[in-house]
Amino acid sequence: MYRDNYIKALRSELLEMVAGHLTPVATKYGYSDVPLETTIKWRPQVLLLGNYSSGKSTLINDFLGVKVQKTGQAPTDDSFTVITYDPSVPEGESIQVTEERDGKFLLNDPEYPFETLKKHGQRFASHFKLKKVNSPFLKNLAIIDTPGMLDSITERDRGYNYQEVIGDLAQIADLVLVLFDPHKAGTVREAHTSLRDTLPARTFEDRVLFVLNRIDECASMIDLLRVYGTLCWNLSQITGRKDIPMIHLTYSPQNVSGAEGHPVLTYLEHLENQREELKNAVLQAPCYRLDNLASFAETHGERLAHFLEALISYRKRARKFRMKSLAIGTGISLIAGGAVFILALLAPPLAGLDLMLKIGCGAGAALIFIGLWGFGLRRFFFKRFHKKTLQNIDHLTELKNQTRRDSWEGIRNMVLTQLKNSGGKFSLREVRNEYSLVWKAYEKGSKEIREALRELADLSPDEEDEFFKVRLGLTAQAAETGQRPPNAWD
Ligand SMILES: Nc1nc2c(ncn2[C@@H]2O[C@H](COP(=O)(O)OP(=O)(O)O)[C@@H](O)[C@H]2O)c(=O)[nH]1
Ligand SMILES: [Mg+2]
Repeated sequence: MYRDNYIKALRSELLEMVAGHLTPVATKYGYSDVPLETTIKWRPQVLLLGNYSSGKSTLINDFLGVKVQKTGQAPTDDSFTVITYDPSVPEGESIQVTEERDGKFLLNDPEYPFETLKKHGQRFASHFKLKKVNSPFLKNLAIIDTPGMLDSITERDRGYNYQEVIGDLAQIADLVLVLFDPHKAGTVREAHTSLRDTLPARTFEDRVLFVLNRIDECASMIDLLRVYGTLCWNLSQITGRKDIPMIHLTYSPQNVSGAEGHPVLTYLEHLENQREELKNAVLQAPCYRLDNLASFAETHGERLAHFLEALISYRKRARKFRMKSLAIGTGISLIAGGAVFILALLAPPLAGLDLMLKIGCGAGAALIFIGLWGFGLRRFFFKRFHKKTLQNIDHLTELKNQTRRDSWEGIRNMVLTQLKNSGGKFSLREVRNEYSLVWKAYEKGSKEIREALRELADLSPDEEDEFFKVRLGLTAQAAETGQRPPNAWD
């Protein structure tokens, strides 16, 4: 019973780490315009994708226990709808839509994580909306219904770039459900391109659930197997992998129709409708969120650390160059002073001068050279060093593997801009401090949170209560009276 709160507590800790340690560095150096936590601070989100009339809206209505979304055979709904919980309605009231807001509100209110979607323009904004519903299903997550993918519609018809919107939403979402129906088992081109291009390869394993929906409409078991086979083949084309991901086979019990002339139950009775299982998987979104957050902290922590490493490496090189330059400058000045002294010793008109004066001449010459070096030449040579370092910026880092190369690709320009703007003058101590802070956030994501997630996965049901009580720091008395930490999602 404390599981949700434990997950929320872990999440708050990680968010604090991102906000306190990563965001200041990210915004200071232009890594991000908005605080990094903007897109991750909101509640866990589940994105539904699929062909039109694959049953997305019906599935959502089934989950919520009330008809919130319009459904129908034709492409009924061309909007992206964020459906979230309304905590202000007392429990026990009938489930209903309690508030509706338009895209303009949703894109501008900093409470929501969609600010970055503003770039998709007015047409998108007019196809984006928010609904609040007091369904218990939404207590720990929000769900996003999308317009179906269509073959016949072009980007111009839609007025915004559908693929890009889907890509951005998939980045924000913690769990993506992709629905297919027997009529178009993965044969819609837009679905292919969207999925292949927008969901990064890694995501397929962790965060995407494939659903073959409306299976009650297959004419027979053989028909279903044929559809299943086609879908598997199409999926392997999309994912580029030979192994077949788990595909949930479901139908909406309210809609069971059966193809004409085929009594429904003849094959459905051999199949378990995996709708409940799917519902439970969707309810796990907060765990996916934690995993997603950990990856977020890891990726950005790693990149920012890489960025700061490059700055540190620059400063080390600059220091080495300065030492070398100082040594050369001093050497030349000494040689020059020595030469003047010898000249004074040997040159006939000066030979008669007092020895102290000769030494003075030598020392004066050395000082003049040092001055020249210090005020003119040293700067000239340092500028050359700076320019050359910027030209060979890749030398500032070691690119020993693909991850490092990818990360460098992401921050290379940022390093360049920072070095150009600062002219190489920045405090090494400050950068080192920032580096250690960033590293802490990285470790929190990669070690502590992952460790906690592993522990959670291995926990047996009878160990749960004790485990969470200890971890949440609840006293036995508080636990008995049912006190819990405040809800951290809202
Ligand atoms: N037979 C059957 N019909 C379904 C099922 N799910 C949805 N439908 C129907 O399919 C049509 C399209 O569903 P909808 O939820 O609007 O699809 P969306 O476009 O993906 O949101 C509607 O008429 C639904 O009643 C199902 O599992 N079985
Ligand atoms: Mg729909």
